[in-house]
Amino acid sequence: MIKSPRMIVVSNRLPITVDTSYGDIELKPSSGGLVSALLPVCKRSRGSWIGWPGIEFDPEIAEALRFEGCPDYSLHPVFLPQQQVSDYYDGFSNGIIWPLFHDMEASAVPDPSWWQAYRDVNQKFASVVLRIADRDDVIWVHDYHLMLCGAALRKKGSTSRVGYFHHIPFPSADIFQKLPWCEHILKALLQYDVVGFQSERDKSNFLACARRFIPEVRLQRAGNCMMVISGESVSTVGVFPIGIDFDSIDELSRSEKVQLRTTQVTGSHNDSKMLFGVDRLDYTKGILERIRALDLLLEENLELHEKIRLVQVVVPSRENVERYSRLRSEIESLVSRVNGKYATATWTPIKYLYKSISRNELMALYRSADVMLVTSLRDGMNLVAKEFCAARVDTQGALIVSEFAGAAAELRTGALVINPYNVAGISRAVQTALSLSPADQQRRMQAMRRVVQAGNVFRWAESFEAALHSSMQPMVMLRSGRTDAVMARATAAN
Ligand code: GDG
Repeated sequence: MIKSPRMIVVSNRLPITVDTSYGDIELKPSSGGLVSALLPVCKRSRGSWIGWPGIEFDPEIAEALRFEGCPDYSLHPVFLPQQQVSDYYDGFSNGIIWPLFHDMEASAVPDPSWWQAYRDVNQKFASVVLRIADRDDVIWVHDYHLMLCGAALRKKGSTSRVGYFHHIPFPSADIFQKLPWCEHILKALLQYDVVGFQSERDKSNFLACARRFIPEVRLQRAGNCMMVISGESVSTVGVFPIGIDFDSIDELSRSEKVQLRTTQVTGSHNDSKMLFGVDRLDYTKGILERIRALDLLLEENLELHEKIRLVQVVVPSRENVERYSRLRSEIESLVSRVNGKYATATWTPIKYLYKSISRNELMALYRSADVMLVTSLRDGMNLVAKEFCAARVDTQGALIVSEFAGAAAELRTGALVINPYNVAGISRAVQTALSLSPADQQRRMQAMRRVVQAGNVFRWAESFEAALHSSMQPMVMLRSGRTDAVMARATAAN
């Protein structure tokens, strides 16, 4: 039997959270789709996970991490000093790349020292990979914090298969060009054997950038993917929409605890319909637009007063960044204005929670919602939309999803797709959603559940891994100078 190669996952954060708030070191598994998808893959191959533990170097924590995953997998922390975190993470990754790649203005002029820190941290990650990886290992790097990691590995002589998955949108060439280091980043991305995107739009933006900024680049179709050949490198570029762990959400949603809590939540409705939103605090999620739409809906439809309410959960995120604290104030003053304008002694239109809620509570809210609102101005995928469908084991409830979220491409058979910049359009979609008959809701929800179940997170990981495996041959041939053979293969695949 052929032994499957060891998987090395590389992501900005390790799949655990270090908690020292009670004096002792407590290592808690991180939640979230990425961890639940990749941990089984990593464990199955007795692999390793490399990432920043979220703290500065501490020998005791380093020691605790050394044994954490044994014997299934190992954790390898990349400790970063505070200044580097501030420049690489807050500055370059979240202050420049995050807004630009979501088609928004960066909050600051790119600072060359942030770029330098970004390069240095990518090198640091690559050094840890090199220290632990064998030639036959498969290396899978994640997200926009680590776009240069593959190139750093190649520069240090690595010939392992290295893939990269981009979780957030990839911008159009005109926006990408605003980055002073756009060409450098693009060439670095093309050092990966496989580059994966969430949607066709992201892939085609990336290919358009490659054509514009690297004139000598050649593109060859290879099945559903595209081979991008530039100089000595060949990269397979494809779309791999991320999924969720459908079965575990379905199961949790049916659990007694969640059922009980759902009954409590729906019982507190007083016959009003519940609209629901849950987002990390972020200006890309369209939270203000959603509340403005509710304002308009209530202004124009007096008969809906006391008949609908919005439960909006905002999960604290990047609170030390000025743009985020400003957004929080804007949301809170808008919520209070809308509530002040319409509330009565027996009804408040918006129930606003600024906190993280438990997984069970989240499931109960998904199950209680009549209308789920996903109004992102731009979003790589948006897992909330998919989780809502998986949680709706009763096949009821309506989903409103932004056309600028990757999820819209997959869920448009059942969802009401809106333009989040069109507040009147969101308001109309809510009316349509509220008017759907139980049979319509069921038809739409069943269609979406089928899609979400079929494209679950394990399929996602498998399909990316498969692309990485089949990409090996060309890289090996290329590195031995047989570029013609690669071209012949690509042509044959057409
Ligand atoms: C990036 C891309 C892409 C949220 N609040 C609570 C909570 N959550 C969980 C949700 C969901 C996750 O957080 C949010 O995922 P999203 O996909 O919506 O958003 P990002 O964090 O921006 O993720 C995005 C994703 O990467 C994956 O590729 O889809 O486009 O931006 O899982 O359930 N979980 C709990 N309590 C909360 O209060 N327990």
